[in-house]
Amino acid sequence: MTGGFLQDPPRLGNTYQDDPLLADLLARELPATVAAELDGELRTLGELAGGPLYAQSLRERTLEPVHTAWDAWGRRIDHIEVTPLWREAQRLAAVHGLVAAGHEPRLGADARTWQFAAAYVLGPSLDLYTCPLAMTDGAATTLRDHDDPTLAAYRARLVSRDPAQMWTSGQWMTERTGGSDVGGTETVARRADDGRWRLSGTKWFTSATTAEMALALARPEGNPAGSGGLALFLVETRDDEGRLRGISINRLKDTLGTRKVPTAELTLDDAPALLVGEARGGVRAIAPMLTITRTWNAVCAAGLARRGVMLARDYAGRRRAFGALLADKPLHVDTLAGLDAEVGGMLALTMRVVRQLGAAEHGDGAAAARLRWLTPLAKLTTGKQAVAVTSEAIEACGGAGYVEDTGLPRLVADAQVLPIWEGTTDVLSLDLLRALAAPGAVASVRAELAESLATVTAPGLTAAVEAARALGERALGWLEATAAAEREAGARRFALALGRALQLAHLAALAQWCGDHGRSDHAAACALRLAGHPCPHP
Ligand code: MFK
Repeated sequence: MTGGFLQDPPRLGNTYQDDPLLADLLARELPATVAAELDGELRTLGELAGGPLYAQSLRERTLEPVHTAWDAWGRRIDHIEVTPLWREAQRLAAVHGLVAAGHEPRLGADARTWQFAAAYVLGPSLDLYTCPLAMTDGAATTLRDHDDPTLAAYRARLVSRDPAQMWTSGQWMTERTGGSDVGGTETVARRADDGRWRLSGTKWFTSATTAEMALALARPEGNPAGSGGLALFLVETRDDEGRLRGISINRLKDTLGTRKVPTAELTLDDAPALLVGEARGGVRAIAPMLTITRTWNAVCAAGLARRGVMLARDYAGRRRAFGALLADKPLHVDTLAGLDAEVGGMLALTMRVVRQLGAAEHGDGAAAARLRWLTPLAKLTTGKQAVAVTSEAIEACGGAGYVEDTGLPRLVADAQVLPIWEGTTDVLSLDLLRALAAPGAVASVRAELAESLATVTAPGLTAAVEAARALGERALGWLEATAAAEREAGARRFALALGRALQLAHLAALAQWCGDHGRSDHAAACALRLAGHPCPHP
């Protein structure tokens, strides 16, 4: 018989209702009728996320996708069986429009806010099903720009709300020769006499390989080396009888985290494909997909970090040590406040990107120009923060946080992919520099900071305003004082400092609005906390 002392596991409530910062942001950004309608939807999703889905994900902790290459009779089948929660996630994603909502005209420029608020609330309980959703959304956005009825029919599948109709899409870029450096792609596209294209080569990382289609880069025969010689293709993965079309799955990757995502190495052997756009300029053609998947990455980073803080905070209300609850220990409370502030900054910056995306897609040219540098900035900043915050969150649960069957270590293992997927921190820091080299781009960064800070007048927020201004000016001052050819080594430090400055500025503006409108003081607490710790590495 053991002693009577048992540890109480951390629990989740309604993950939307327990997140006042999101509600404050949405109340500020959306028309009242849209905010009220979305509030109802998010309550439903928050209940699902904190209740049955979280319980299912803990129950299924050890289940993983299984690849069966051959059937008992020697036929190559390459079947991938995903986990039950992934199957449920597919249904929920369709029904709740996690892709579709962002593309529906009904909400105009608010559509993306609706979609990504839903993804932020539900995503952390979907066992990384957000990965295929991100790529699906990216593909739907890329195909939208092409006036072609065949491509439009594929796109209709991607944005369907009917689980029986909705398809997901992969994004096949990465090869052994070219990970970040996509120009090294070796996959060849050959055009047969009948005009049809076929792809041959090896794709070294394909995430969510159960997708019904993929957008892939390949080099049409005779095209020059380098990224300019690549073209974009649509591959429908299986035929009417479910057989892969010129594709074989070599193996699933044995990854650190994202264990529920069937990430595979593929061989393409004359796989039939449709050309998307022209037979060159594939990187430029796939850029809309990168913008969308990088936005999803930031949303999921904020969601996963919030999940970690929610669990750590709940645990602090249950765990007694040294004669008191952790929640009554000033040092622990201070640690949690620091994590809360990081997530606040992540959410404020990410939702800014989401708002600009919605505006850009509805004709706002200035928003489109800002998005070009805001997207890599938000992606790289939040990716780093997600790892740091989830690491601290599991530490806040002590040894339990390090024990696999509490489900807590998965947070940090999954978060670790976020600075890597869709462009590493260094690659995106360089992308940011390229984006800021465009005429007017640095001025638009200054305007972004100044416009947010100009709204902040409350004396209690002065420290946040001053910290944002000083950090922003220091970063931009470095950029302007450094010759373009000399900037590379400082690119990451510049990017993280600028990301922090913008997080502070957007939090301060939100805090001001909340103060003026009788909302929570959550944004103010986050802004002041970050102002006291302006170091971009949390
Ligand atoms: C939780 C959910 C998260 C999402 C999950 C998704 C899972 C999927 C996992 C993956 O597939 S991860 C693999 C993702 N791979 C990458 O993100 C590649 C990272 N590397 C880069 O981003 C490089 O910067 C890049 C490949 C784009 C560099 O290629 P290039 O050809 O050397 O770039 P270049 O010459 O700068 O750009 C070519 C054209 O594309 C230019 O246009 P022009 O031809 O008109 O001059 C660029 O302006 C344009 N371009 C490049 N990046 C762009 C862009 N346009 C808009 N936005 C961008 N970000």
